[in-house]
Amino acid sequence: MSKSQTSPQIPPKYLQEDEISDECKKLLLTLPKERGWLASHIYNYQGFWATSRIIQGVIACQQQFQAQDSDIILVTTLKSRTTWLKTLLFGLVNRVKHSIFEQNHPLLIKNPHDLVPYLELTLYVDGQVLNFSSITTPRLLSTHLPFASLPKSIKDLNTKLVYLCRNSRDTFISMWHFTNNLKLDHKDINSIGKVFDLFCNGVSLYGPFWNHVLDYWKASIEKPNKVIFLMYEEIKEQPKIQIKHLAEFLECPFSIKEENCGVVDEILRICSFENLSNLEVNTNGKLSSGEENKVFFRKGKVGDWKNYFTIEMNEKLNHIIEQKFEGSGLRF
Ligand code: PAP
Repeated sequence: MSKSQTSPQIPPKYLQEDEISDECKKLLLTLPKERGWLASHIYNYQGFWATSRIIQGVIACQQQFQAQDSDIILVTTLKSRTTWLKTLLFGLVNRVKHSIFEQNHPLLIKNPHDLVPYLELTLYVDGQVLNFSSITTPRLLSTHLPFASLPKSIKDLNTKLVYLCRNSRDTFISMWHFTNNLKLDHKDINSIGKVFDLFCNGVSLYGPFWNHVLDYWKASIEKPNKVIFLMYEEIKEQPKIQIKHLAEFLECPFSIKEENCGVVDEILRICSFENLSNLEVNTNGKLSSGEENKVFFRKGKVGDWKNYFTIEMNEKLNHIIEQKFEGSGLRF
């Protein structure tokens, strides 16, 4: 994100370290912490890493969020192309209410993160939980929470979970750019080497990355009607097949008539990086949390890691991936 020339920017709430409750402050004192990435520290809570403000949001969400059977929750590790799958899901699930050929389709005038809010970030950190009660069903929500830390009702009910992950190298590069851009004063920009070591040690927002992926992979095998596990690169290779598969999982398959009318193609076109990143709302708009929408649209390419990784970094990550995913049946 380029620093605004005109108005000073306020960091998103999940980075602000004030307004932490006394109870949460006490908890933070007991948690392992690390410097780097964002904020002054990130903390390890329930086995994953997050900022103090996110942890406060997670606790509220775990205590208060009541899932519904019809809810659809998109789960991602940070920077797995969440923005993109939010739009695909929105277009897919709401296609009866909003024809994808509608001139003023919500996807063309609103940012994907306003259409599909983050549970622990938008609803419980930004405090938009009150507006949320008016969302019609099926409710489309998203989260970065690891499987073990999901609110209990999500696990207990028939709520569907759509999990998306992406090549760890591209995820890491995207995360590195994103977190540096969030350092609004552009001081203390993280060097790639420093955060790469943290990432390899499992210290990244909502990480360890491998645990996050593996836990949802296992859940998708144990409960295939509840959890679908998607990889960005596979969808990119066969978008039509994969989106139809997703529609079947969500029990809203495309009819032959819809296919013949080009509904699938149009959803894919509207949700493409080229289309979304050029929309007025995404170039000049802001989220209700204050973040500029354009920070969610960087390159949108597969394999950008090759522009940054040294041979040593690649070998190190290969070795870790082999170790972590060995025997899982997951090809990464
Ligand atoms: P989040 O997890 O913080 O919500 P997320 O959407 O995963 O965000 O991260 C943004 C990434 O998705 C960026 O990837 P890049 O850094 O490798 O470029 C962004 O460019 C990409 N992205 C956003 N929208 C799309 C889209 N419609 N198609 C493909 N990629 C997209």
